Amino acid sequence: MSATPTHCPYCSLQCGMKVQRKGRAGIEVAAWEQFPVNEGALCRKGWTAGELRGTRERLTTPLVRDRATGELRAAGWDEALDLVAGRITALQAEHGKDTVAVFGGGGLTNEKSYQLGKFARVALGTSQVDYNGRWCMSSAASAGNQAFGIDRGLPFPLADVEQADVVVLVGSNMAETMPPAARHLDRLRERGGKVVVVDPRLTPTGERADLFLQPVPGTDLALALGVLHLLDAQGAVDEEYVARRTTGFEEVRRSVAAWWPERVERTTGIATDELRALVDLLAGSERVVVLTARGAEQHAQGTATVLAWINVALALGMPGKPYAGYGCLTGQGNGQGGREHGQKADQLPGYRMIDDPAARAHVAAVWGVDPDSLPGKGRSAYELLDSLGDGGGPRALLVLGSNIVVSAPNATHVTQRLESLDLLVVCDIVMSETAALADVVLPITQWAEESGTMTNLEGRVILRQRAVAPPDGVRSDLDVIAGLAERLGSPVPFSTDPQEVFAELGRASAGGKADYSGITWERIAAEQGVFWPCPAVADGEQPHPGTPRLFADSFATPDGRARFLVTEFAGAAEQPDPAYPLHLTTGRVLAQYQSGAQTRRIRSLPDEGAFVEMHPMLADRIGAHDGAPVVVRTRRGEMKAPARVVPTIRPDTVFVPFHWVGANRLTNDALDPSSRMPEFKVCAADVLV
Ligand SMILES: Nc1nc2c(c(=O)[nH]1)N[C@H]1C(S)=C(S)[C@@H](COP(=O)(O)OP(=O)(O)OC[C@H]3O[C@@H](n4cnc5c(=O)[nH]c(N)nc54)[C@H](O)[C@@H]3O)O[C@H]1N2
Ligand SMILES: Nc1nc2c(c(=O)[nH]1)N[C@H]1C(S)=C(S)[C@@H](COP(=O)(O)OP(=O)(O)OC[C@H]3O[C@@H](n4cnc5c(=O)[nH]c(N)nc54)[C@H](O)[C@@H]3O)O[C@H]1N2
Ligand code: SF4
Ligand SMILES: [Mo]
Repeated sequence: MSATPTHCPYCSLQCGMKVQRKGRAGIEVAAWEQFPVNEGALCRKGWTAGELRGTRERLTTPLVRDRATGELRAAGWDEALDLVAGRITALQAEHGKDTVAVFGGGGLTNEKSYQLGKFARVALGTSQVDYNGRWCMSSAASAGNQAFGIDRGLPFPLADVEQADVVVLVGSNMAETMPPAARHLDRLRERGGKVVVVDPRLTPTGERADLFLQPVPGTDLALALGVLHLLDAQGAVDEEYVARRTTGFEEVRRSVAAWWPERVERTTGIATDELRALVDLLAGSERVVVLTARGAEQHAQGTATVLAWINVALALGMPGKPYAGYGCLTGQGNGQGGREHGQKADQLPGYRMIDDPAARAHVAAVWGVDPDSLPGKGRSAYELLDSLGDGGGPRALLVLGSNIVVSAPNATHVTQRLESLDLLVVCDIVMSETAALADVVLPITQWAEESGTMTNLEGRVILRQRAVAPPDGVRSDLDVIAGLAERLGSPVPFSTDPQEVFAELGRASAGGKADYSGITWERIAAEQGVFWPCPAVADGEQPHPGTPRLFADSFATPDGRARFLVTEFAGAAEQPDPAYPLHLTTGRVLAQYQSGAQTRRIRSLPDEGAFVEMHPMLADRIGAHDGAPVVVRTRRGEMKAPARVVPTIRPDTVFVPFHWVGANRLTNDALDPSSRMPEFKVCAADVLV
């Protein structure tokens, strides 16, 4: 039996892998050396991804909550779908269309994301749809749209990084969050290039750095302002590029004038000589790449922070230059595609805006409905969850591809909102913490059992190929959407064939920013991925080659110029005080993925449980010991976990991974004004023994 080339189910690197059946129910993962992004390498999550197949915890039958006992019991598919459709119809008749909400995920394929957005607007007629990508890279997306007129995480292939002179990683722990990508840093250094890492913790990524800066969490914006101030003072601004390719620099130049190094040091904790070392490195380099990830972005000022780093890249004349520029390291498997096809509250497919009449007309024509029938903009992810049930908003929620109970900020509050719903329906492959609260749970096919496309962090559209048959009783999200649409009396049918959905998605995206209309599955397979935008061409013309690199000649703004935008530093929404004297930050460990719903069930991955990382000085002061339990408290809740005492974290900061229930009982739900991204990366906390 031959192995099928496909991609890892987890992160946005979407490593290529070969998959085949092993024994009766197992899946074997092998290297796919020819796929350029990872060249056969996988992290341990990738190598063990097949194990979720065999696990007894895999859902294989629909479950409905029995009103008499309050327990979930097995049900047939027709019974479960009839029940969901019937309750939705009754709730909408009583409370209006917007009483039903949909919550999607950045791990869903492009076809699922597209169908979900269409299902919400056409079959449910609700404006209330958003997804977990809002918690992931939405601040970078917002900044990219404002500065460049387009949001594609990386505007160049990841391997370009190797050819740069300096790479600055702001809030990325690439060596643990996308390990095969860290080879690019190693190769860059072998060529004599330099790596700069900015992180309150010295991570395995920081250990690869030539220059490591350790700021107070939530101060990256001030650092960027200080960098630009010094670049300007040293005459290192590329005036010719700024004049030719950008607008708005003079205002920005004035706005950073007061960010002298001593002020930056007081705000960020980064010593003036370290700041100067960074500026010297940047000023003396031909090709600089600035990359941000969640450490810089998951803040109430996340968008402003990214804009400020884009300003640095623009002032140096980098975006659009070969092997240089700014990029965001998108996180989830389809974090890029998931934000293009319309599962976001304000969007329609092709990265079009739902309040744009021309966009509505185009998409409605593809869908075969009246543009006026399409609802308007809905609530953003956290605002939606906060409004559920007792919050006065929707009374029913359908969840596809997110484990909200573990991953939402201020999770105790959000869980109460979920519990106050009249109807919670969760589609998942396992009994996640969120599925356990549901009235109806629907068992879904997983990666190796289905086909579809994903778009990786480079904007490369790739093919997820079915390698094995799903277990009996399990259906694809596309089947669930189509089954519900039909029962709800949708004016148009929903296809369950992913290739057919992809073709429709291409038509819907045609002419939009994220244009997929020239991409076919055959091309993806033959070319090892196709980069969007890739518009269709007239019969007989050469096919569009796709766009690995953006911005060479112009930016996607109306005047073709990138925009410098003024940003003011305000600091974290919650500052330490005598009751909560420490900074709490959260993030990831190598062996677990996200809410852990999948990876905590894989036996060969270590499931060590949450821990509280702290500096020995802090441990001494409060009497904590490595491995012994401590309690972390914030204004929203508390959790208990063993201390992990390490010298690599700032003494004023503690870190808790969010893969286990607990971290998000602590986190702050302050939102960025433009992206609506919650401040996962910093709040005020206390630690007690
Ligand atoms: N192993 C693993 N890999 C993953 C995932 C996973 O769950 N597990 N998830 C995937 C997804 S969806 C995502 S979004 C990516 C995330 O990828 P990353 O952004 O690399 O991961 P995080 O651990 O969330 O945060 C990165 C770093 O930010 C630092 N940090 C915290 N606060 C601040 C701050 O204020 N400023 C700065 N500069 N740094 C700060 C943290 O110490 C951490 O080391 O990973 C993807 N890959
Ligand atoms: N404190 C703190 N919280 C965070 C973060 C942080 O850094 N700190 N990071 C945030 C970020 S960046 C992210 S991306 C979110 C992620 O957090 P979540 O949204 O919870 O992401 P996952 O754990 O990947 O949840 C995906 C769920 O969908 C299921 N699933 C997988 N594939 C499919 C499919 O094809 N269909 C269906 N229906 N289900 C599927 C999985 O089994 C799992 O239960 O967490 C956010 N929360
Ligand atoms: S780096 Fe990401 S895509 Fe690659 S094997 Fe690991 S989890 Fe999978
Ligand atoms: Mo993410």
